[in-house]
Amino acid sequence: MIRRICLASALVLVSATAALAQGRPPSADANNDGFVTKAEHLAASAQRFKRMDANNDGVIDKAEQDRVAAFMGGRNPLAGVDANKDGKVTREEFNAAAARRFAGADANKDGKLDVAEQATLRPPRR
Ligand SMILES: [Ca+2]
Ligand SMILES: [Ca+2]
Ligand SMILES: [Ca+2]
Repeated sequence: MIRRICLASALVLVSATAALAQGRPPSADANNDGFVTKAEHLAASAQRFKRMDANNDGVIDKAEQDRVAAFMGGRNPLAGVDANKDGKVTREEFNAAAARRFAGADANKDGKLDVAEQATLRPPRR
């Protein structure tokens, strides 16, 4: 039992360290007013796309997705973004997914995300 608890806290430590090593993603709240507007959200998503598109051809291909997945600990966060399932994530698909995520997170539909709504944007942890 004690062993199990130790293992659990070790795991927490490892994932905390991994998060630190990756560097916290810069907040999408560009003007620091505590709210993320749709424009801010899409701008931040565009930045993310740029970082993932290593060869800058406007498409996140399989190799680039594998890199992202390795970075994320084996989980490909783009699997659901590839709308037509051709193995490549285009800018359009990425933006559409970002817009969907924004709409899904904006619980009170005021067109901006407060802190609580921003928290729901983060991918679910397993
Ligand atoms: Ca803002
Ligand atoms: Ca690419
Ligand atoms: Ca809102």
